[in-house]
Amino acid sequence: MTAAVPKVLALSGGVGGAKLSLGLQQVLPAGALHVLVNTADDFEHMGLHISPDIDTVLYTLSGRANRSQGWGLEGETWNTLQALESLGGETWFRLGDRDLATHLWRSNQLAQGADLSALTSALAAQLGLSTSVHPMSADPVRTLVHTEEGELPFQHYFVRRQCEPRVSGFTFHGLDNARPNPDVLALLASGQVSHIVVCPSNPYVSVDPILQLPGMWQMLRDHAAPVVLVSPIVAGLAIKGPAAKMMAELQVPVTALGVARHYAQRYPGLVDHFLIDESDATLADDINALGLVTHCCATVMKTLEDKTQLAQACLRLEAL
Ligand code: FO1
Repeated sequence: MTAAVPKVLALSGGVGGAKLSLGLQQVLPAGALHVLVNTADDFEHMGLHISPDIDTVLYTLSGRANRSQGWGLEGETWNTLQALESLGGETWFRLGDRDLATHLWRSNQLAQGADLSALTSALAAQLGLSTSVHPMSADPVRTLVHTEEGELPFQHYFVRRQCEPRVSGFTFHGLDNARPNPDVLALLASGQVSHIVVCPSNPYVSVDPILQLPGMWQMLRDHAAPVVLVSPIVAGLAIKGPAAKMMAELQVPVTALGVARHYAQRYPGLVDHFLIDESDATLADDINALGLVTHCCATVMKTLEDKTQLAQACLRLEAL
């Protein structure tokens, strides 16, 4: 009998998480990677169900993502959006012609009672992926961003208002009653998971919704596999997205130490290893004092080699 191949569970939001997931997929045997994806950015738009982070992960892992923006498809056309504009329809959320097919198909299937998890697996299979991509829950969870302009649904804050309003907090509507994805619970119970990687996604709006699903972070904390967190903040800047701006507005130091404090305070004992960028090496002692074991390496992922090297750095770490 051959031994079961160890599995790796990666927690991911959109663009940053998808990049490290691609590195992990590249270095792991086929079928070993499972990505648990935030769905609190999902929303209903023009009668369609949109799951932006799931699609970003699927498109990235299959090599189809638009390389400059990170979301959507490479070589996309925009005929439908242009026609919609001439009708006076809503065009602030840019849906490309081919991407639209994903939303039409998924929305139609969901309306017929299909499950988001099964639909995501079907899309992954259609894209030829051996990696398993799991929505964090089939139950609807929606991020509301508390801003100086009032509460804004996530995509209205992020895309329509370009993250401009000052942020004071977040609510994850529906989270208390959302059930974590049962396939991921079964994976965790299988004894096959060797590493749990928290990708360099936004701690507040991408990772928190996953970890705050009922029972989720405690289950990850109590698992035998090491939990490895990669900092989304490098030299005081977010590589992509509004994480740094949010931290400043929440009066949290915009550093890897600020990130470490967030996880240590909100999820005590969860993170074993924290990978920070070489440029942040002077923060290591203060982070270690929080109980996270800090490692310095190159965390900025521009090339495929950067992604695979960071993936390998995560997988070299062992349970404490
Ligand atoms: N992000 C934008 O900044 N502008 C857009 O018009 C936009 C459209 C879009 C369409 C489909 C999709 O799957 C993602 C899209 N995104 C867009 C990205 C997305 O809103 C964010 O990257 C995530 O929600 C944050 O992780």
